[in-house]
Amino acid sequence: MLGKFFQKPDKEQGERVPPGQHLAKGFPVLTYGATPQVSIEEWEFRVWGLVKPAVFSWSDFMALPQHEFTADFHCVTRWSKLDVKWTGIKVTDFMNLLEVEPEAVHVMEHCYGGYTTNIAMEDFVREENFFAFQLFGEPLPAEHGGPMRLVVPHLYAWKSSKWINGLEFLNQEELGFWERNGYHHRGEPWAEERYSGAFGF
Ligand SMILES: Nc1nc2c(c(=O)[nH]1)N[C@H]1C(S)=C(S)[C@@H](COP(=O)(O)O)O[C@H]1N2
Ligand SMILES: [Mo]
Repeated sequence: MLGKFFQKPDKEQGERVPPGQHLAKGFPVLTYGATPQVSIEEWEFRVWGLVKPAVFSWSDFMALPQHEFTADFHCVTRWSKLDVKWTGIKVTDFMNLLEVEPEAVHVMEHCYGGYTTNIAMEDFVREENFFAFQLFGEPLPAEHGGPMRLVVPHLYAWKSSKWINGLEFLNQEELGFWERNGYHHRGEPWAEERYSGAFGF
């Protein structure tokens, strides 16, 4: 399936492309449903469940340390993009603001527009995960999740919620939108954890 939409990786890049994936040209947009339009003035981020409930504004996020990140991006529909450059805030820095209860072992990501995806706490609190508000030095475009999205580089990109606006802390796994519709619960690209198997994939 090489050609118009895919390019062949060189040798060094090839070792960074997980099995069954091709390099995309450009940066495709993959959204289920409409693109929410949210201004930074109205933007709000909530935490609830097994955590002291709190609401954060855009300026609360901007007060946290900002970093540049370079990360590879793998969509389960078989395209990957290497070396995406983002600016953002580490999940671990944000988590330091929260009082999470020790029983919280799982997290539901919530978004403007209603998308959800679930992630185990240990996958969520990794040092390399971040909330992104710039892409290649420009404000994150709405179609790529602006004003703010999550990026979880070590899992398929459906775990990287666009327009993220909340975290629900859980004492057991619950399933998000794609996971309820047959996607794998964890989604690790190097193990090709694409689908849960229950739907004959
Ligand atoms: N809120 C929301 N987040 C989302 C999605 C979505 O439909 N809604 N799609 C996911 C999927 S399947 C992928 S591959 C990536 C795509 O990100 P991109 O459109 O910036 O390439 O976003 C993920 N995050
Ligand atoms: Mo995807």
